[in-house]
Amino acid sequence: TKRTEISELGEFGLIDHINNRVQLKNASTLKGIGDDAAVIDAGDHVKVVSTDLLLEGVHFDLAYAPLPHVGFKAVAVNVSDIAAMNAIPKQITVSIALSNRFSVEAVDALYEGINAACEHYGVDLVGGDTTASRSGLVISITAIGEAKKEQLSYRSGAKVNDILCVTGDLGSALVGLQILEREKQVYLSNPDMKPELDKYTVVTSRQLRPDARMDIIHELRELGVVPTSMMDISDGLASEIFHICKASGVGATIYEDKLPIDKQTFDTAVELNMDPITCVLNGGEDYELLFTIDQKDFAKLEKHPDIHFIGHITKPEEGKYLVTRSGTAVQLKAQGWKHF
Ligand code: TPP
Repeated sequence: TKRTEISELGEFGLIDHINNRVQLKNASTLKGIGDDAAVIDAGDHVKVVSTDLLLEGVHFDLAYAPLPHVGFKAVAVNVSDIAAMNAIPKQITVSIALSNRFSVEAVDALYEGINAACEHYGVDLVGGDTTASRSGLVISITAIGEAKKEQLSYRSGAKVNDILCVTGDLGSALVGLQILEREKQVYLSNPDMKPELDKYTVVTSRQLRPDARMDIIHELRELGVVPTSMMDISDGLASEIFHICKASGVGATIYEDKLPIDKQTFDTAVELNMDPITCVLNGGEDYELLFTIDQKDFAKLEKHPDIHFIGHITKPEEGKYLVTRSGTAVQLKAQGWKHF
């Protein structure tokens, strides 16, 4: 019998493979697998539901990630998926698997972060499950949000001439991870030496304790702007642009000189011999929002200090391009985070 390696499909091929075998049966299921969250009819509004798994060793390393930060991040990445639908998060469930390395005090430290995030985002923890683990800490969170149906932003709504926008700045979480990994090596080989992390607080905190951009979602509502398409940036900007282009059946052009990067992130990337633009394009775990707006909405967002206009949507046959500082258009490559 044939054996196909999962790496032959990759993460997104695997999701498509699973989705091809799923049959939706209920009229209330408005959108199943394939966006940042599923959409469920709830009468006068819709519910959006998203789930994320975080594993010790894959998503966090307890050698340098404090448990309260791990708890906060686990909630934030789920809230980010709800934000990416242009919805407001309301409830979460939290399931954990613990090996006997963990004490009640460790669980308290984890939930200190989870509860802080619930306060910060205004969500209620309403359930979950606990089980034993043979392989460290596993956290699975499901988030439920609400929106009016006409407020939702799917990945599939981008139209030719729409403006591509990103929030905040990009690449910091990857650079932070590299610093934490470097200091871990130093620290583990010489435990007396305190890691010299003070000058890297921007990048390390962006890796350890990211904040989902609910502030932007609330501001877009106040300004009366509904993005034509949206997703959050978890795997890297370039990879997410490919998702929007595929779902919307469009192309895109972005401009290197418009890509937002923080000063400390830029300097630290250079110190680590990493190309800052590659960090911005392929870094991952930024948990900023990537969205498109109709040109008529540009004036409403033009002066926003934390929304950056990085390019525009083109016809599908025009492909995906990055215009470099020197003015040459190079094909954009999706080289984001690869689980498989
Ligand atoms: N190793 C450790 C110890 N910590 C990390 N944060 C990483 C590696 C980097 N990393 C882990 S998962 C990931 C990255 C960049 C991508 C995002 O994770 P995923 O589970 O795909 O998030 P989702 O798209 O489901 O929100």
